[in-house]
Amino acid sequence: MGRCPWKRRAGAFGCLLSRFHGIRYEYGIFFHHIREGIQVETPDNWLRYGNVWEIPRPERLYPVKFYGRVAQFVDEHQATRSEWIETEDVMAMAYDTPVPGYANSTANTLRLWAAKSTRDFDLDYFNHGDYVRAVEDKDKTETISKVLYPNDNVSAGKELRLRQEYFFVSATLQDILLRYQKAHDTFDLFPEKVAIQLNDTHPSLAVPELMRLFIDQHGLSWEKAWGLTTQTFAYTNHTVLPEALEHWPVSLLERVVPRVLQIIYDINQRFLGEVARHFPRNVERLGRMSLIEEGEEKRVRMAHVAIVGSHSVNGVSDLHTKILKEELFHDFFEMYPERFNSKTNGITQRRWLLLCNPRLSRLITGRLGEGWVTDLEQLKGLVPLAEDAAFRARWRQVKAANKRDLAAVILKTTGIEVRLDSIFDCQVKRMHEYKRQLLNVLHVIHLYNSIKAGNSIVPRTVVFAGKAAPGYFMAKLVIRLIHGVAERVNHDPDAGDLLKVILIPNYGVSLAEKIIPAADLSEQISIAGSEASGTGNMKFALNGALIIGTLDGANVEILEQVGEENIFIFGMTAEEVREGKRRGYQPRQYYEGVPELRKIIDMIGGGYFSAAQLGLFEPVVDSLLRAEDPYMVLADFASYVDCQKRAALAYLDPEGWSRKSILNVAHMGRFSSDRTVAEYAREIWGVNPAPVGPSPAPTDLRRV
Ligand code: O9T
Repeated sequence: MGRCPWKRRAGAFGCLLSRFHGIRYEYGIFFHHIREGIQVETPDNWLRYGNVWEIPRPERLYPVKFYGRVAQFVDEHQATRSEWIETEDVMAMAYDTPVPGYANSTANTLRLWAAKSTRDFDLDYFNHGDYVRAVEDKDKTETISKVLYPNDNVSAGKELRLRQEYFFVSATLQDILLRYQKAHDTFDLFPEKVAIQLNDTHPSLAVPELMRLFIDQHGLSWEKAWGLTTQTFAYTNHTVLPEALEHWPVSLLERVVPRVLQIIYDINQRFLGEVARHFPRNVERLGRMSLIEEGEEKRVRMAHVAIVGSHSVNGVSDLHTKILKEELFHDFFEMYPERFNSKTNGITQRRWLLLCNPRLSRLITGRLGEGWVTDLEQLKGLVPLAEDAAFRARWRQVKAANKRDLAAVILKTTGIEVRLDSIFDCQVKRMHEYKRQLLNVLHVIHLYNSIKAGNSIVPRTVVFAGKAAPGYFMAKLVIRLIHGVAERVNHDPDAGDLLKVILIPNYGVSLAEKIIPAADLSEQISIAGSEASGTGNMKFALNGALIIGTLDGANVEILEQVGEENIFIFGMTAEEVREGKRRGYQPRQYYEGVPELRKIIDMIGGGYFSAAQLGLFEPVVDSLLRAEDPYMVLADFASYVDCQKRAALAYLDPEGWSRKSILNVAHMGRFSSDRTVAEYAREIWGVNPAPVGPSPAPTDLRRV
């Protein structure tokens, strides 16, 4: 979609104030340690020593209602109105963190909400009530912002999680409305002045909540409120994995946020009327598109709420958007084709090259100047340098120095020494079955068996890092398997220094900043059709690693940019995956038909990598051999091994490899988040760039 005719574009000197909202969790994502191959989680109490960057805003304080019931009354105009009463309120207090732009004299705001008990403000309670009970209650309400749910790509479905989502959404909307009202007497200009981008469905209760605030608090009609709401919201989908789709039970919403549920029902009634007019006599379609999923337990489909309440729905890569249109949201695409659009994710070159890879940054800036820092397309200037032998030698020196640094980190965290001339083959990302760390492990065992059979291999250091959600059994078992394989391989004199398997603990952004600049090969091997975009793929390529990957997510667009001779692509396409599942996947065919594969699986199942507990990895083998394996690991094995061989051969030619590496970096311009944000701004929010001044020089600062 190129235009939003309903939005008046800001003038040449218009200004986009962007604000990110979230929850000020006391405990963010857990720390992760490996004890004898087992992941152990500990809490990250990040505020323990204070936080100098945040500014508390005790005056930005809003009540958020929970529980209670809805009463109806007739107002002075004889209209029936609703009132949500007998609620247990929680206060949301703002903490602001300024987010400075890069040398552009602009700072945006990250506003995070902390839950505070209303008891602090209710002296009566302390004077007349039970003091200890009062303090207990205070604790209970303040648990809302205590801890981040550690799952990734899965819906926890817990009452506390629902309370977090509603708390966040209600506080944010009250804040936005108050700010708007300071400058305007009516809400007529609301969608022109405010654009709200729903980052996944986690904040999708914002749709009924904004309706509630407009109607119950500000007295707007349904029709007026609905027009403003749908012109304000836009929704970004981030995954098609069924595990991740949010479906809140109606009974839970009824108890926790009864007025919000009523509004969802009202939206649904009108929406289904519209569907029936659009597609007459199609009861099945009504059932499929309804915001309410019928069944033993009725549930609200939060993605449907987000789509119906928004004027824009986007995926985060072109392939992902195609899957939204053709599969997951096909019914909605038929009804609202103009809403669907693609916004390929990007990454910031300020962190993922300039900051994390100073050596490569200096080399590039030395040849191209520093324009790439704010205009990544300028990296195209590296294309001719790929043919310059002296430049390629400098390029290799930078990678070698970065590999030395990472080798020191590996030695310190794991005690293992690695060969600097080996392929640094890295898979660093959350542990997930769909990301198929298991496929990588099968290949490692294949290389090991090859060595044991007397063959030589191109020396390799296979690096794994990533957290498993604490309750995700299979992901944690894969960590144990990687550790088990590492123990065998790393201590086998036959393998010597040809093959090392490294599992680095406590993966997070800080560790990624050390691994990515040192990588030769980047593993992006999710089953096609499962990874919405991926951004690790972009980070590695921007630092000169070559990708070995499937035609999934943004890998497809990276291939388009860098050309097929500069990336290692293997495996089924998303269409082939769909067709393969339709026909019926038969993993045993591969097990029985490929002796090499059978041997690997039998080693895993038979305890070769778990001497102390022979049956430990039986569930891994079961997951690979069951016909329902949604990740079809065995189907891609042969193609993957073949592709790895091509990669290893290519690595034996340093000049050719350097040329590919340089050309990868040269063609990463499209994957700057600057391009992504500009597309959201122009195509969804209807705003144009405004000129910004340079940052004030230090002398200017002294004057203010
Ligand atoms: C968890 C998770 C889980 C999780 C993610 C998941 C696909 C599985 C299962 C658990 C506990 C997933 O499964 O029992 O925390 O965080 C996500 C996506 C499969 C495709």
